Order: sequence, then structure tokens, then C-alpha cells
Amino acid sequence: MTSYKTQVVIIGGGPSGLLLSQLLHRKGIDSIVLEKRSREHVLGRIRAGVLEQGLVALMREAGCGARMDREGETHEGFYIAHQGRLDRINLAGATGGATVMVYGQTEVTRDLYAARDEMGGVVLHGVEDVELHGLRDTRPYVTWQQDGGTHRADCDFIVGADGFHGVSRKSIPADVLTEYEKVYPFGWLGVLSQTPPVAEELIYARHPRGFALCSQRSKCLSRYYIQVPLSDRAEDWSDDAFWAELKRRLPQDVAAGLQTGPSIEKSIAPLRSFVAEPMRYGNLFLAGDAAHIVPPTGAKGLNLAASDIYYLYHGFQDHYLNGDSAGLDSYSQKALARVWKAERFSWWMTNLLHRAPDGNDTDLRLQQADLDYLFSSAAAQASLAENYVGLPY
Ligand code: FAS
Ligand code: PHB
Repeated sequence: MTSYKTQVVIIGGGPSGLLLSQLLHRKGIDSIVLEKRSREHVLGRIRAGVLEQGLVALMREAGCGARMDREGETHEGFYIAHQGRLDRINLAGATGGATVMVYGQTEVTRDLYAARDEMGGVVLHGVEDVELHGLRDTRPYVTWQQDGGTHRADCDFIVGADGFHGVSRKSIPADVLTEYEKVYPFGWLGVLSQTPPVAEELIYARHPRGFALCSQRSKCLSRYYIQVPLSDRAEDWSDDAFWAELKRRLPQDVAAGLQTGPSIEKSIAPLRSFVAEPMRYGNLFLAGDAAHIVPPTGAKGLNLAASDIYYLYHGFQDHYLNGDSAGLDSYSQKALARVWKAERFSWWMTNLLHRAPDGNDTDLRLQQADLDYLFSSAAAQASLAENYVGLPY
């Protein structure tokens, strides 16, 4: 058995866990990261594409911002396609200059892994049967199976950054935890293609046939989504069928300019709103998807993980460097206040743009009225914009 002694054990080697480990290490606070899957598997996931300024700032503070600043693109707005036309949301104009960075989560994770390696950070892959112990004691510890043996890490704190299906949230007693969930009756079929983006900025499309999104990763790598029934499987959709359906949901002039090509990734993501309260139990802190899930419409998933990590990073700094635990003690309440606002925005934007399978004509008219109000009111656009660029930490 290998035994470790560290200050913080982080479960999960996704963006949340890696970012926290990197930030803490630069402040002299020791951690180890336990990741179930291989690095190749983690880096093979295609997920978020839009970074709020808060996450951009954290990546720079973590010493991981160079490639993001070189290859990422600053976007000052995006389009909503509806009734055959494009209307633009001027993010910078409506928020006094705030913007978003278009840079894939895969690249964020790649940069974080590289930084962990460079600093000699401990990230263990292929760990199994992770168990959390002594969460209410002064000396919690974590055990796991690896290479045929049992291993143990003694620590001061445990951070559960192990995503929606992880072990951390399930380690909190059921009578302590409250879970809030809303499952949407549709999913997003996503395609990645080595083709130039159809437009300079993102296009969110509302169409009677269903939602579509035109996003991008670079000038030669595009990411597209269409709303599909939950019963669909990615293998049910040929590339040709996907491109034809996407074109049907875009204004004709936009569809005419769409460059199609073979999909290099194709997957369906379910949509749900989910929050687990509290985000702390004894010495265990939940962060990122382990604690909350949003429908990706508002591009908030990864960005909410970032604000959790910001609060934990400052809380651990104050605890270890100044002997002040107020930040850790208020973590759950502070994080949840921002989480619920992002949950609301993501739910609102999802309802604004998707076709409800059980919706009727009245629902469609109310949805159109929501859009008509949005594009007739500077205040409504400013409200959307301030949520999309990210509410203050
Ligand atoms: P993650 O799930 O990324 O990472 C958790 C890590 O913990 C994983 O690597 C997992 O292997 C590991 N783990 C799990 N259980 C473990 C255990 N028992 N022991 C050790 N390790 C364990 N967000 C957007 O903003 N836009 C999008 O378009 C978007 N698309 C998405 C599509 C999908 C299919 C999914 C699932 C999510 C999507 N998201 C999107 C949200 C996504 O970006 C998350 O918010 C982001 O990955 C959160 O990062 P983490 O909290 O690190 O969780
Ligand atoms: C993406 O590029 O994957 C993306 C962008 C914006 C969203 C969701 C996903 O709202």
C-alpha cells in the first residue's frame, strides 16, 4: 500500500480539480489529484467552448493562460436566429466592454495537465473504488484501489471535483443533502468538424423544427449542435442527415454559407438542471459538476466550476496562509448564490430557444413574445448580456 500525506485531496482530474490543484500549488499549498480515467480519455471529451472572463483570469493566475491568449478568440457578441433572420446580442456594448473567450474545454484541460506536469504536481490516473473517510473528523483520509493494491492519502480537506457521476456527492448522508433536478425532454446532438465556422460569432437558432447552435474552436474547427429527442442515438444520425437538418434550422443565407465535412466527433448530451445543497459536509467540499449541472445553452457549466474553484482557492489560502477559515465556512452559501443565478439564466435561455415537444401554439406565441421583447428592449438585452458574460464572483 502506498500512503500519502497532503493538505488537500482532490477527487477528479477534470478542469475543476486540475485548476484548483494548480492554483494551490503556486501558493505553496499541497494537494494530490485522483482521476478515475486515463489522461487520454479525459482529453478525448469534447465539451464546453465559451469561457467567462473570470475563468480566463484564473487560468492566467494559474500560469496557464499563454496558449489560451494566443489561440483563444475574444468575442464581443453573438447572434440569435429566429423567424428567418439574425439579431445580434452586443455583449460588449451592453455591459460596458465585457467579452467572452472562445477556447475549448479540451484545450483548457490540456493546458492544466501540462502545468501540473511542469510543477511536478501529483495527478494519479486509473484510480478505482475511491472512498472518503472521516469527513467529520479532524483527520479525514481517502482510500482507493490501484495496480492491485489499496492506497491511502491522509489530509486536512477533501475536494470532490469528480463530476455528476462521481463518488463525492454520494458520500454525503442522504439526510444532509437536498437535490434539486429538472430533466429536459430533449438532448443536444453535437458534431465537431474540421471546417471553417459558418460565422465570425456564435449563432443560437430558434426554429419550429428545434434548436441549433453554430459554435467554433478555431478558424478551421467548428462545433455544431441540434436539438434531438431523448430517444435518439448519435449512431442514428449520418453526417449528411445532420448537416441537412442543421441547414433547415438556419436562415437561408446562413445555411448557404455553411461548409460541411466529415464529423470527427459526434455525441448526444442530455440536458438537465441540477443542484445539490449544501456544497460542504465537514471536511468535504463539492465543486463543479459534482455539485451542479446546467443545460449548456447559456455556456455556464464549465464557468460555474470556475467560480467554485475561485471561492475554494481563496478560502484555502486564507485558512493556510492567514489562519482565517471564514472563506471555507462561507463557501457553500457563497457558491450556491452564484450557482442558482446561473441555473436560472440557463433554464430561461433553454426555454427561450428550444421547441418543447409537449408545447402547444400558445407556448410558441409566448416564446416568440419573449424574443420580440428581447429585441425591442435595451434593458432586456443588457440583462441577457450580463448573465452570458458572467455575473461577478
Ligand atoms: P468533469 O466531469 O469534467 O470532471 C470530473 C472528473 O472526475 C472526470 O475526469 C471523471 O473521470 C473523474 N471522476 C469521476 N468519478 C470519479 C471517481 N469516483 N474517482 C476519481 N475520479 C472520478 N459546459 C458548457 O459550458 N458548454 C457545453 O457545451 C458543455 N457540454 C457538455 C457535454 C457533456 C456530455 C457533459 C457531460 C458536460 C458538458 N458541459 C458543458 C459541462 C462541462 O463542461 C462541465 O461543466 C465541466 O466538465 C465541469 O468540470 P468538472 O467539474 O471538472 O467535471
Ligand atoms: C460549444 O462551443 O461547445 C458551446 C458554446 C456555447 C454554448 C454551448 C456549447 O452555449
